[in-house]
Amino acid sequence: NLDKTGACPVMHGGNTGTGNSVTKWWPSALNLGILHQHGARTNPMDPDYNHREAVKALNFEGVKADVKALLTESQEWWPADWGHYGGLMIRLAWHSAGSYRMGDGRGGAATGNIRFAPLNSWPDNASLDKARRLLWPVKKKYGNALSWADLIILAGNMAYEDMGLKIYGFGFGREDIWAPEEDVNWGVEEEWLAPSENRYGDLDEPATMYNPLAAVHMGLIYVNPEGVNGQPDPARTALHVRETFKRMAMNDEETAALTCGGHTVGKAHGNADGTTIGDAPEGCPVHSQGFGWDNPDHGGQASKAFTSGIEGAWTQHPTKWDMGYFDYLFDYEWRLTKSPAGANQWEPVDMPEDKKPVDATDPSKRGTPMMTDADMAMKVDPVYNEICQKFRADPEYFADTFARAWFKLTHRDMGPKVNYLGPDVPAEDLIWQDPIPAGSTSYDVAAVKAKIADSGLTPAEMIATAWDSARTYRGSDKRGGANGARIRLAPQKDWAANEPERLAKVLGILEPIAAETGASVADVIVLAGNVGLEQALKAGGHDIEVPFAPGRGDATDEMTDHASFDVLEPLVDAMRSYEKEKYAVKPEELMLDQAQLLGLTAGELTVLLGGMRMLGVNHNGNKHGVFTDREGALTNDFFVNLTDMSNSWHPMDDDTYEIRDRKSGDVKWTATSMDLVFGSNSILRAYAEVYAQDDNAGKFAKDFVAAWTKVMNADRFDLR
Ligand code: HEB
Repeated sequence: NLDKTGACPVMHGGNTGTGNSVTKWWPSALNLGILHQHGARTNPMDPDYNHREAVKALNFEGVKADVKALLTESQEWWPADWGHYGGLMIRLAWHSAGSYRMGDGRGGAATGNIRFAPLNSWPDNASLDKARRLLWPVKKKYGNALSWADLIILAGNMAYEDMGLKIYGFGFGREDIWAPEEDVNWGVEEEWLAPSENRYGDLDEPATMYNPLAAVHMGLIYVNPEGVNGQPDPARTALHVRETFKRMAMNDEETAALTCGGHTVGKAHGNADGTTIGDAPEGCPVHSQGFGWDNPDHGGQASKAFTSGIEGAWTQHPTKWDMGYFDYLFDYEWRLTKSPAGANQWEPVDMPEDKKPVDATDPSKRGTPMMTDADMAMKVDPVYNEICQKFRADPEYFADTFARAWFKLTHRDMGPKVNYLGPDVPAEDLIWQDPIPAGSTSYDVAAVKAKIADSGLTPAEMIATAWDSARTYRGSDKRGGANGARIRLAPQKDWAANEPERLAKVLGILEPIAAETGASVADVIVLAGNVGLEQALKAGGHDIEVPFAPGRGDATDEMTDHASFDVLEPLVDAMRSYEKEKYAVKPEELMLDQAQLLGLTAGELTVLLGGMRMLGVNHNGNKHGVFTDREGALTNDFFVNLTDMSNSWHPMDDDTYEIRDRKSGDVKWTATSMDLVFGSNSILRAYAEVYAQDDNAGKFAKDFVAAWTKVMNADRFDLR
């Protein structure tokens, strides 16, 4: 599904085809398995286990002290460089967080996914298995309440604190998964570190990297440290650093702070023969017990470790937070050389012996420091250079900028601040958290509903607006959703998917109701959807009250980083039969991607789509999939007619289909593949049959309301 020759080179996030997964026989079948991950079947906790509650009871200070202590307790089986594991732990935290990409919000540190393949065995994650084994005694001691996901990031924080940086803050609350994610599309290459050309329209235009990928190679977190495709050229590397960090939501200043601050501590490991290194954890023999990258020459010496193949420290005092990185980078000329393992790296010209760092094992020896091509980019690229000069002149500014960028890097995928727990959560609201003020819960819901019902809005207008406001939610990084009512703000108010004119009209009627009643606009939008839905239910013969939880708040323009919302724009919204344009990926795959990000099961996707087709809420009034003659009533007609053999189905030229009466040939309805896939895909068809059955009309209505409510409340972390 990553097709260079197709239409727009957007493939969105998910492994929406089976080409990358279990069955290879019908590679164009939908991989519905991505909707059914991480449930009770994988999770070993008791069914009533509530991770949030467990975390609240954690001995936070005890954990922090124990992590700090282990940093300097060097173990014979993997001795610490200079007696301090700080560099290693920071790299573990960074590689855990650094797989995040803004395009689809997937990847990142929030789930502990680095314990599993492929991440645990990516070439770029070499030796990080050692870091997790070092942390295991703390995990073992504190148990369920301390997730691996939290522990990994905490270890990075404690390392920085121990080495002298003032940390900006820390939020506990990440919950582990128990099986690797199947939905994250890391690329389609079948070879580690395959040439970068595979994932760009034009490698010289870094912005042409296929979305949502954010690394230059399969198996790497960001850029190749030796240069583009391993060819040193810091100016060229800089362009790729800029693009990859942008895709994880970092600007130039944050990128420079992170790179320079990251390499202020620790070292690179390449003082060995790389060809003798054993398999990564996932591929190594049973007796290795998941301990990968065996190095026959290691012999229990830190200075003989092999990880990237690059060798050396970046500073004279690699276990201290200081300004040494800039001193080396700018006080010396650097020339290209090779590490003992043969990797391309840069070495200083004429550095006096007493300016060099001591050996990681033997303090009586000194080693030559190095810069990677990406470090040289900080000097050679004029924008990064200027930022670095500013940092150098103002160490406090550097430390603060780094600490904030590090906090963002490691918390970006946790969603709103209500999800952070523990004593070190910063009070300050940060724009990338998409802050939302708390809304009122004390207004008269019934009175607001009555006003909405009298407002003259049609059920379709109300349902479409509520849906549009909620559908931006994505569970990957917990952004978007109805809370905040950001649908009234740029850029969302102008998205074609939201039908800006209709939206403006509806908001023009709902906003005054909010103002009169003390309810937030966000609540009134959802309530209006519920009012419309209750009317459609009644028309369909169902008397059901749609559940509602007040308390959403309204965000303002000042609280909104507008550009960062562009990635939430729907390219396809199956529920409203909307496609922004034609993509290289089939619309039903993008539908599946949307459903996965919304957290829907295949059954929920089915009932929602079939129900929505009945409600007159298709985009711009298109009629695809409206298999009924009583539009506006919530009925199961979509499923009844989809499964009825008295119809026949015919492809048209424009990617749509006609549904004809099999006998007369009369055209009854039209459809897109987002409708007909519920009859053609055997799994979706099984769910469609459930809702077509004569005994399930009541279940259909009940399940529709439950799925609707789930989406409306998807971002209500305050309720959990
Ligand atoms: Fe880094 C290390 C590259 C960014 C932090 N790094 C490292 C190495 C390399 C790199 C090659 C070596 C490894 C071994 O061991 O061998 N990086 C890189 C690149 C980039 C980066 C290319 C992009 C630009 N880092 C970064 C960041 C951070 C970091 C952002 C954070 C913040 N690193 C780090 C550390 C280390 C490293 C801490 C050390 C480790 C140890 O010591 O062990």
